[in-house]
Amino acid sequence: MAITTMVGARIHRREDPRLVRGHGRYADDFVRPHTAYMAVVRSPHAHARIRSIDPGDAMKAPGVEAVLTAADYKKVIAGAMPVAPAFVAEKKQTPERFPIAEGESCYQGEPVAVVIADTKYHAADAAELVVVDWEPLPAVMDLEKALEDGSPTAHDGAPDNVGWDLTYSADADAAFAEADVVVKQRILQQRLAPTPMEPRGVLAEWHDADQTMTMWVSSQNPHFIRLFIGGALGIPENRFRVISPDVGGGFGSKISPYPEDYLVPATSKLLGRPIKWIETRTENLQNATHGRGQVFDVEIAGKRDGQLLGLKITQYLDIGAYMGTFSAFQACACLLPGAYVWKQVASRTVGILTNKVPTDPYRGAGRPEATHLVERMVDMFCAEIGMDPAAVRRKNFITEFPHTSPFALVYDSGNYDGSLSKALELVGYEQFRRDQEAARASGKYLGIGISTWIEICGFGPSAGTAPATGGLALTESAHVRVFPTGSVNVYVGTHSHGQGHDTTFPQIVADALGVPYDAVELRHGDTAEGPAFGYGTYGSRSLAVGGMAVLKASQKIHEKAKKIAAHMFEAAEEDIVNDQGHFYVKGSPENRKAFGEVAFAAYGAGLPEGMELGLEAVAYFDPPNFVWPFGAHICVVEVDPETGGVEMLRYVAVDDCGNVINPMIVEGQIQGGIVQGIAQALFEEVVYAEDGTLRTGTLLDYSVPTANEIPTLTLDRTVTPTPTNELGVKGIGEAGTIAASAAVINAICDALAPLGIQHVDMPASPDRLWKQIQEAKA
Ligand code: MCN
Repeated sequence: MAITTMVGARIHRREDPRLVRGHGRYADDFVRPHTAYMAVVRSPHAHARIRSIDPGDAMKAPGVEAVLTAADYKKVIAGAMPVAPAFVAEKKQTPERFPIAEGESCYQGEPVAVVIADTKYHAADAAELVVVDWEPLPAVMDLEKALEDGSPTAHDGAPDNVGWDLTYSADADAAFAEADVVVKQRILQQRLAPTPMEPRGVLAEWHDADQTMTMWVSSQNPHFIRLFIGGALGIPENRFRVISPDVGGGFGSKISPYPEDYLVPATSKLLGRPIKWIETRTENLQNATHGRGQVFDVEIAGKRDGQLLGLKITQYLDIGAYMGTFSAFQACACLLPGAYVWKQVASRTVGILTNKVPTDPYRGAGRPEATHLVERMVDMFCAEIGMDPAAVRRKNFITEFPHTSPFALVYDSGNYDGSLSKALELVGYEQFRRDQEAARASGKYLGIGISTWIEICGFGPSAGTAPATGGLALTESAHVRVFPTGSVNVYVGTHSHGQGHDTTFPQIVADALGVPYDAVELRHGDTAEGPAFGYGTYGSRSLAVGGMAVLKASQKIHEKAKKIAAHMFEAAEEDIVNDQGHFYVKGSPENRKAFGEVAFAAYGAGLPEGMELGLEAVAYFDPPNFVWPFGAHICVVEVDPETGGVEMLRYVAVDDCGNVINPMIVEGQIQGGIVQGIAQALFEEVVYAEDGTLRTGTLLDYSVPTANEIPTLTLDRTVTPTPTNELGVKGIGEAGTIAASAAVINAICDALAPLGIQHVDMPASPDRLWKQIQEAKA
């Protein structure tokens, strides 16, 4: 094995200079000759019958080439948009979705027609001239009302609004029977808009002569797009090239295929010219899938000495108008036990159809929700029995690994007490408690909140994922290609859109091949290059699964290169040393051959007898298990009882993702994740009016926090490698988001405890807190 130098190095992201100087190339930067532009005519109603669609004056407007509706697209798009069965195949009666509505529209913003024109401005203007004869229908907007007998249904004629109703485990009675204390709480998870910096966008070019499609799309997984859209349009993979160039963030919202991903290439096929559509910010807030949107009824049971016994959870999940491709992955049962030992955990999930845009995975997808409710309930239990939240956590932590959870999942490795201890020390917990007492005496509302989060990620073993995805066994692939003079390209099936893979994956290759880091380039996002299939980036899987494929392909090459070097030196293979781009025989470092010389030999004469020419390798990796990172986040706040304002005084996070390839990138991921968790805790919420009109359709109404609202974060880590993969790495891309909301809300509840306030829902905005404080005082 080469001498390790790059793995673990804190080096700057090599992609940043290009991106921050404006040299990124996003979907909208690609230009094809004779392109026409698409604008989408969308439903203004939450729920309505479409009596007729009349192009009206749109066809007479300047530059307009076509007005198209479902009838046109039915000629080129076959079948419905895909839905992964996930865990809810038992009851799936959600109506199938065609990319453009016909007869009935089921959420505000649903596409009902498109206008194609010579410029995007002409297309947008003409879209306003299309006349749709609507018959508004009752809208289903509230989860509880949706389940009432006689409720209107989100789809005309549907039997009810239940998309799924699944009980994972019904029984927690024995645990509850033993309990001294039971605490019940309803916990809300508001709808969130993922809000990537770059909205969605598609450019597609159909070549009729050779029957090929090229599509540029802002997506987290171009191979999925090729699979789904190619299938629907009847274009085989070898004639369908999908390019996800630079992508300005996705946070889960660019995993599933969208209506426009079908409509743009289908229009190109229909009209025989390239078509482009770029989403506006308002379209993004209205039509990109939302996250969360859930209500939980939870009960926790335990002993007065702090022992936790049981949890009962019912999750009501707002599916929106249609099942998103991966919406059922938000059913969060697998993480409900959190970091603790329980006697029993009972869990039921109900997916409910409403007349809102569908929900789908958003950073963490199911895991922030589970963490928030477990961590909240543990704190409520502590308040009830009058014990310290840190002490109760310590008393109940899982300490032996591998650990099999009540849902038969195997936690790989952990040291939960280790990360909590470090975080408590960093925040000065004991001292804080003393300060808090003094502050309370002087009428100040200081609070501290702990979140000891865990996560299941690294999706994922084919055995575990294939049944849930309908056959897409989430393995990963890599193709490493060494050119004759020794430079290296790595092609992967994952997609980096902010996670720094261009830096971290070459760090792995540099070590594995013993070549300089600068000799290695990462390529991703183009289905015409690299392995036949890749599964993309989400579920913090890229390193633990994709990085392993990269390592394995590199190892194949290294093995071969070493054999060639041994042959060139006429030495035994085991005596060959490989370091920083050179091979030499043990003990004779002065007589060395550059990696490039060996690579050159691989493509020419003089190879060992019987050895195949070339120096490239493909590898696939199917992990034996998921990986389970963990950590402890602690937040300190002061709440102003006069205004309900929350000032975040400190935020400490000690996380553990096993071995680390690049600490700087890991910290960046955690930092971004925490900010999204804080955003949910304090600021963001998608709000619909009762009639189904979106009220948060601009960034003035949907309040994404800026650096001004976020305190300095104190980050540290512990290192507990996973036995699941050779690198010993676990995922970190979602950790901050999973952990943060519970830490913040626990801190606020702790601050307001003297007023008798036990629980606060999100976002804990000043108006919500002020009202709660007023009620408590009254
Ligand atoms: N890493 C490391 N050592 C570890 C773990 C990770 O050096 N032990 C590095 C990896 O090599 C990679 C990065 O950290 O460069 C994140 O790796 P990983 O945890 O494998 O997560 P993914 O790359 O699969 O990213 C997915 C994750 C998800 S699910 C969402 S959502 C998300 C996120 O990443 N969306 C993001 N981070 C985002 N960051 C940005 N800027 N934009 C998004 O849309």
